[in-house]
This record gives sequence, C-alpha cells and structure tokens, in this order.
Amino acid sequence: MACPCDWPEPVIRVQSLSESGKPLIPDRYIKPPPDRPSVDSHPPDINIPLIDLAGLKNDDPAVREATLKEISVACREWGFFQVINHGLMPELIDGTREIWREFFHDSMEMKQKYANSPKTYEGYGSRLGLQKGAILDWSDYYFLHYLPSSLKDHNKWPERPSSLREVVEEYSKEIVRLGRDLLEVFSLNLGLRDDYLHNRFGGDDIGACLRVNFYPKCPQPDLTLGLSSHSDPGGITFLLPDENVSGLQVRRDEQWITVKPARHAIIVNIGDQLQVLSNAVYKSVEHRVIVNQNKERVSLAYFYNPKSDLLIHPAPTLVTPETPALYPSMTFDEYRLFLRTRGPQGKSQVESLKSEE
Ligand SMILES: O=C(O)CCC(=O)C(=O)O
Repeated sequence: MACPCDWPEPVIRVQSLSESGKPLIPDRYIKPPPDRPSVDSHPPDINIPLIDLAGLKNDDPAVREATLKEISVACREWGFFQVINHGLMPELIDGTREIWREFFHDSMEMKQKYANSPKTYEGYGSRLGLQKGAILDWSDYYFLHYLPSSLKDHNKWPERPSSLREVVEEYSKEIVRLGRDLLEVFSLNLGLRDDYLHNRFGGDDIGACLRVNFYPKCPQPDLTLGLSSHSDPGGITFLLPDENVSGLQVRRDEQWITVKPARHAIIVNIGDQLQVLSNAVYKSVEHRVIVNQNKERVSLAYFYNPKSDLLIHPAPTLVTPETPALYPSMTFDEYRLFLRTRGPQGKSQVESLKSEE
C-alpha cells in the first residue's frame, strides 16, 4: 500500500482552535462516549514502576540482579516503567522540553513553513492517519527523523529557536545510548545473548525518530483526547513527559492509570516490535493522553526502532511446542504503514497479526 502524499482534508491547527477562545470544541474532536476520559477509578497511589538504573552498575551483584528483575517484571506485566539515573543530565532534559515549548509558542506563520505531509510525516502536523472524516485528537506535533542519517530531512529542522537542533541532537545521542543499553538488558532478561536484540534491530543501523506532542488547553477536556488509545508500533519508546501537567494514561486490565512522572525521569515503554521479538513475553501496552482545561502540555516521544527493512519475528529460542510463534515475519516498514494510514486505533494491528496465525 503506497502512502498518499497529502491529507484528505484541510489541516486545522489545534493550537489555533484553542487560542480562538471559543467555549465549545468542534464536533470533529468529540469522541464517542466509551472513548472519553473517565474519572480515575483506581486508587491514586497506583503508578507505573519506578526503576533506578544505577542498580545495574552497583558493585553488589545482588543489587544488579534485583534491578534486572525489576525491569523484567515491568516489561512482562506493565509494558511501561519510568527510569531515573539513566545518564541524561537534568539540564539537558529540561532544556530539550523547553526549547520545543518555545517552538510551539512561535508564530503560526513560522511553524507553517514546516507543515508536514503523510508521505514521511516529518515536520509540523496536526493529525495521524488519513481516514476522511475521522474524529481527530486535540494535539499538534512535530516529527523528525534522527537515524538513519540518510533519512534526515535537513529542511525539516526548525531554524528557530536557533539552538534547537544542537540541543535535540545532543538529547538524541543520549537516547540512542540508553536504547542500546536497555536492549542488552532486555536480551539478558529474555535468556538471549546480550547482543541478540541489538543485532535483530540492525546493529548500528537502527531507526530513531521523535514526535514532540503539543496539547493546547482545551475548553471541554471531558469530551476529547489529546492522543487516542494506541500501542507504539516500534521497538522501545522513551517518553519525556511534562513534569508539571499529567496526561499520559496507561491501560492496566480494564482501567486507565494516570502516570505520575518522577522528577527528571524518562518513561520507557515496550513497542509492538519487541512484543513480536519476545513472542509476547513482553507487552506493548495501550496508552492515551487526556487534556486539560487550564494548562497546555508538551511531551517528547522518542521512538527507538529496528532498521525498517529487516524481517522481525519471534526469537527462535522463545518458540517452543508450548509457546508456538504468535506472529509471522514482517518488516517494520510494512508494519508501520498501518498507523500512518489509519491513525491510532488501540492494539488492533498486533492483535490482528496474532489471529491470522
Ligand atoms: O504525551 C504523552 O504522554 C504520550 C505520547 C505518546 O503516546 C506518543 O507520542 O505516542
């Protein structure tokens, strides 16, 4: 399926709608009642696991072992966790988020120079998916490729703020390092060679791209979502949340857990490709974003993905007569077209692969 080159309808910037001051949101953003945010029904002290990565380098083998175990449980049972002592400096974390906030507060005329198309999604965008008449999410975003460098479209790096590119490249290097380290941990925890997942991802030819989400204030937050429920199609996602405004909700059984970010933590979640490679030992979990009447929110989702033309399939050692392969082989290029054309739709893709087997 070739990806069309243009959006099916004129693009409206959610930020402009928000800034218009109108008290009602357009019908296009009103979700059907079952998809609307519900008042949290879980006790407020439930949160995704918080893991101190310093434990992986501790001199005491028992502490190292306990940290590996915590990560293993989080990948199997939650698909989401947040990490501290990950090696990224607090100034880099805050600086990266705030430089993007500055970008979104620049003039619409400047931002429009980078308007994106569904061909690559790179640049300034306001919708995911191409279905005409679809109900849209209450957010704008900026999408950029970092790796492979051959994919980098230099014209899509905003010129303003002037230090944006330098800051984002430094942040990107750190995320790629963290991704590689975590792939090693995941390999060991799955009983694989420590370089297994790194090699399955294409070694140094991995893909890395970022989506910066801007959720403007919303006059009717109970009727819409900032980002509809979805699981991430790629390998690992590193999410830099807005520390001052919560919004991310993670599905746990039939409940939505609102994540409470720890200071300077990075949220890690397992994507569909790792669910496939681990033959569903690791869970790629649905999540969504709620919006706020009085506060805007900025988040930065960094997608650490396999090289896009490699076949991804369950690791042979995880396939046994008791645990047969749940997924067929598919390249990540083929797989992600689904999200790019249909937009966020729960876990429908990875589940439908499973039922075909
Ligand atoms: O904004 C958030 O907290 C989550 C963003 C997200 O899920 C995504 O960009 O895929």
